[in-house]
Amino acid sequence: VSWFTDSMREGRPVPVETKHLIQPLATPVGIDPAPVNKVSQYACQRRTTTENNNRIFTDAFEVLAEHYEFNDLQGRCLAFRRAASVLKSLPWAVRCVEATQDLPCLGEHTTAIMKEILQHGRSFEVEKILSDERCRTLKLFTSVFGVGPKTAEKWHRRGLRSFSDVLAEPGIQLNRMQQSGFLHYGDISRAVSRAEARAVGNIIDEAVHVITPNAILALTGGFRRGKEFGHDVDFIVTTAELGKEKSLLINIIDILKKQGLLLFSDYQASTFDISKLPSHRFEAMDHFAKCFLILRLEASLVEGGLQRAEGDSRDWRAVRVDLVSPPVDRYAYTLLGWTGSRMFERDLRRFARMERQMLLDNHALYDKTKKEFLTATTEKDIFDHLGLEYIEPWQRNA
Ligand code: DCT
Ligand code: MG
Repeated sequence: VSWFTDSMREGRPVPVETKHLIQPLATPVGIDPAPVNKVSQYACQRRTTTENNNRIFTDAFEVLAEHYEFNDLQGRCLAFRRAASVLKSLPWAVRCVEATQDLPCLGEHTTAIMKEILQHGRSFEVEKILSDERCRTLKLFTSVFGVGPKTAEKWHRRGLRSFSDVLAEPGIQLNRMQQSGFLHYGDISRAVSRAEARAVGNIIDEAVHVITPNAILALTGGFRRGKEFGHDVDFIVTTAELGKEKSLLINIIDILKKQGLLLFSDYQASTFDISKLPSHRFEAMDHFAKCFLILRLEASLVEGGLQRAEGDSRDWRAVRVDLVSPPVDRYAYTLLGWTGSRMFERDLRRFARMERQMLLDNHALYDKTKKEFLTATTEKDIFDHLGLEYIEPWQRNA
């Protein structure tokens, strides 16, 4: 089907020569590095493929970022996520901290961690966090679909340390999402493969085309960025005819239910109101209709078979699927927003605000100087409005 072949084309491995437009500084001794090659502090001005040459550092930074997030230290958390994002964009592996001195977003703390890793092959600070009982428990609890940091913290404070503790605690009322999260934990905590994502896409594609011949379906999220595995599969569904998208998700859910494929569904109706734009809330979820699903995926539909746990002989698995349904005139903004990565999105918005006096979100782009909304039918239009070089989806893995 066309929607996936398009995404596949975008997501295919990139020829080596175009993969990293920001080249390492091959500087002859005694000559200052050319400023044109300077790595930008904004992720939306860097090209970041799925090939990460600095995983030993970025994995460590992610542990620290999560630790600070659990402890409500958002500034420190962001500092480590920014540092990781810069290292991910490098087409070379860091072999000494001196090589990073011209890079943005690396501070004293991040450099100290890198030094530790370069010297000892590991970071003691990171290991301490990994063995920290509270951190481990919060990570375990938040790995359940429907359990956020606040709930995890609450359960930890009650003295609960394991899933069996939670499930045996009479005072705890799990909501519907959490119940499904526990029920399908084994499946949905296991990565979704590209072949499984494609099979899910075929199911959704069939359902939307039963509803309308004018349907538009696009793969977004990590798979559009060329990732081989994801925690879920994300799609945009809408119709070419403005307004017709209103009942689309409800109808899709209905079809999936009749097919016996729906294991869980949480539908959120649209609260989108164009007259209330621009929204100034940073990182706020968008207002379009969306649904968070768990689908039953049959092995026979997946090329090469399912991702299965050892000893699992079932011929199906559960997969997390997110659908968002914007009006078609908001399509480009939604596609850009839902393609991610989170750091890429965060910096697009920051760049718009700080460098262009514009407000960007998943709904629109507003020029504060001209006091007007800028229209876009493609992602390229939005990059053009922002005066940014176009970054392909597979280069947005910041
Ligand atoms: N997104 C966002 N803000 C949010 C949630 C999501 O901007 N609060 C965007 C960024 C990525 C996209 O939506 C899909 O979200 P995820 O599925 O969580 O991310 P992903 O990149 O697809 O990662 P994964 O491969 O693990 O699914
Ligand atoms: Mg995803």
